[in-house]
Amino acid sequence: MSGQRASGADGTTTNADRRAVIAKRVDAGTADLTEIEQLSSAAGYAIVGQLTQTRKEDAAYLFGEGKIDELADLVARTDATHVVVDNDMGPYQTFNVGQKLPEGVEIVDRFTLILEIFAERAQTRKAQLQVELAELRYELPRAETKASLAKRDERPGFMGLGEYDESVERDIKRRISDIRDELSSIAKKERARREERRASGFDLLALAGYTNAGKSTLMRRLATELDVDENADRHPDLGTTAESQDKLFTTLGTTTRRAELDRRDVLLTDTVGFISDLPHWLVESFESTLDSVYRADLVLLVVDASEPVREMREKLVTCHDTLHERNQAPILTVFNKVDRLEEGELAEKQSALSTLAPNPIAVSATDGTGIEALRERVESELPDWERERLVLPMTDETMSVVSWVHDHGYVETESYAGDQVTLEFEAKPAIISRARSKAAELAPLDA
Ligand SMILES: Nc1nc2c(ncn2[C@@H]2O[C@H](COP(=O)(O)OP(=O)(O)OP(=O)(O)O)[C@@H](O)[C@H]2O)c(=O)[nH]1
Ligand SMILES: [Mg+2]
Repeated sequence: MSGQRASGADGTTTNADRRAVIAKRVDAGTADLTEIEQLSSAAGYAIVGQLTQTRKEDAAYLFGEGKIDELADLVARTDATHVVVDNDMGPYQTFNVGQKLPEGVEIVDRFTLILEIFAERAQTRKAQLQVELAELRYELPRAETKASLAKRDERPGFMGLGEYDESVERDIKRRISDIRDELSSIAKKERARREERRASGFDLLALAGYTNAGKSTLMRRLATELDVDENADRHPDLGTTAESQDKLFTTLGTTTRRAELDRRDVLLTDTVGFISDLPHWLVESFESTLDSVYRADLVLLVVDASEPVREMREKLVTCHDTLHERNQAPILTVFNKVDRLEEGELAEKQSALSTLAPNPIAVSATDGTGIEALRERVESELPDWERERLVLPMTDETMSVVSWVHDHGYVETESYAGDQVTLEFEAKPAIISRARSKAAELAPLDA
């Protein structure tokens, strides 16, 4: 099932033959097609037509039935192969609208589109499992609908399909439970690795934010080394020479790199962006990826500050909603892309958004503005370290303890007097207790 819908994956679909009409219904106001167009292009569709309607939801067709006739006309005129609907469409509505469209035209909703993008970009086992899980969870209620539609359908060709679909349903459920098991064992390993990293003195910092906010660009700006995970997802967008793309969902899995701050050693993790109107099951399917955010010591919530306040607000709300459930880390809001702002615009936006984004830090990931200030803010926002003073006897092992303390904490003074070394340093409490026991194990040379 995984990859079935991926564009080009099986060689049968290419950009040229994925021609989409975009449709959207809103209860009130005017439908905004910007994001669904971006998603469609990211998924490899050529957009050949648009249709919007302001009207309350129709139970059978989502849009008014007359509008669906108009849609069918438009599809025929533009020779479209797909209809992309930016609404949550129930299985019955999809079925009904499908009956009205020219033969062979597929209906793609917002979630399917996002899943197509993910399926195409998933490169690791984990990402592929997550995509497959999301696809199956999407499929399940639809298989149930098909089963019941088939049962009540009188046409001879459909006879027996009900039974078939019930077995499809069972298979889906079994596969979902297998994937869950495998993902939870991956999550367990990742949790252990995070704890190891903490134990060796790293603070874990995560980038979060709406898709296209500039997280990966900021990652490249802050990171000092290549990936720390040998088995990390391959991310073309994170290569040191790679360009970020002005495209939704460039990043899918997670990548972790080291970032050098003044005092602290930090591991910075970049991950998938958030987007509005995702059903909870889709977010849940990516749980173990989002864990790198939820379990960080500090989350940098990146916001594209070049957008109008209304959009910034909506996207901030989406981010906070996504984080709200399980995030345990403190959040520092980063207003990115300030190079695009006019004089005075930043201050206006900050005050307009002060409730959602208190005391944000302003940066430009592309030209480097504010990056030093960001590093300082990160250090001050990270959980406090404790101070310690250790007097070490001079032995064969002493210098290795001294360098261990340098590696795991911040050494303020290191002084040598007689056959003793005195270290004054700051570190996490767990590091301090390990340093103490290492010091206790040092036997003086003349003992
Ligand atoms: N002008 C300007 N553009 C930026 C800045 N930071 C990022 N961009 C652009 O914004 C676009 C998205 O950047 P990414 O770093 O890929 O964004 P992301 O948040 O990682 O996006 P996803 O991985 O798709 O969720 C790219 O075209 C970047 O070049 C900035 O500070 N200023
Ligand atoms: Mg990215």
